Amino acid sequence: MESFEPSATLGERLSGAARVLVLTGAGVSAESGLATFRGPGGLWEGLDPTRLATREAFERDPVTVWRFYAWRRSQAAAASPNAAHRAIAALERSRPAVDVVTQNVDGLLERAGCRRVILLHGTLWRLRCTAEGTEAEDQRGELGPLPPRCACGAILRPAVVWFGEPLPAGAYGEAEAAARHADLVLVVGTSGLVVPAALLPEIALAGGAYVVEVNPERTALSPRVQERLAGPAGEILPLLVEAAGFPREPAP
Ligand code: BV8
Repeated sequence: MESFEPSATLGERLSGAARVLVLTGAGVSAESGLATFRGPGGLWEGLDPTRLATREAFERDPVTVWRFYAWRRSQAAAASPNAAHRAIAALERSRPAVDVVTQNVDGLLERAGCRRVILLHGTLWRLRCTAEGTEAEDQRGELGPLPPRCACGAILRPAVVWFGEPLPAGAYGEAEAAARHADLVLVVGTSGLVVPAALLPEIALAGGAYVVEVNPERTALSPRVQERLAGPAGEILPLLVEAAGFPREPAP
């Protein structure tokens, strides 16, 4: 079933489900003005991800990779959470057993008020020492000369997961368990092309979950879901959360 409006029963499903999984991708931040990866104007348009988002690229040319991530940090810092992020935070606060999982690294779900976000691909806002492996939060607006360096003198890298790198075991394990046990899954703003994140909806389907895709475009997942809400998440998610009887915005 495909429509802009949630089906008549979806609100009840959302309020009554024992466990809800919300899986987000770059599309949930599109209405905050952040570029997605694929599609018109996407980050990878004209750029080769293997030249910017791999460990090999970083080791070969840390300054160029850092220019890309310093720009991503500045974009994310200048952006504000949109109505989709806030609706997800409102949902998480309004009822128990909501797992929020994201492929994004921008921090906007946390800034919208989500209390617990499972970060599959890390975050722009932590840096990791390439010698010691230690990580620390770093919210600085300006990083100074690139590449930034650890007190030990080694180069710091963004604590994000690059192509060819394994996802954080804890995060993926939690996300996989959430998918296995979910009764209702909202898949919001992802093309579903990057694995293993893209496997999560299939795991949920195998567990009998009711899976809803929120995306203006059809994706590889579209034929597999029970319901497709075809439109921008910033318009659809507040309607959906309201249909479940919850406030559209997280309590201040
Ligand atoms: C791993 C973090 C193993 C940094 C990212 C060949 C075939 C299949 C798989 C592979 C292959 N070769 C290699 C692989 C594996 C590879 C992979 O999946 N490649 C893909 C490209 C084929 N995966 C990996 O390498 C992963 N690691 O497998 O490790 C391993 C195990 C043990 C030991 C060693 C190794 C690591 C993957 C993580 C890579 N890091 N980013 C950064 O952000 O810079 S990936 C990047 O893509 C982002 O994280 C992003 O979130 C993610 C997925 O993209 P989407 O979020 O879906 O974004 P996209 O633009 O594609 O789509 C946006 C959607 O939003 C669109 O559908 C659009 O219609 C929609 N939209 C737009 N506006 C709105 C909207 N929706 C709603 N509302 C709107 N307003």
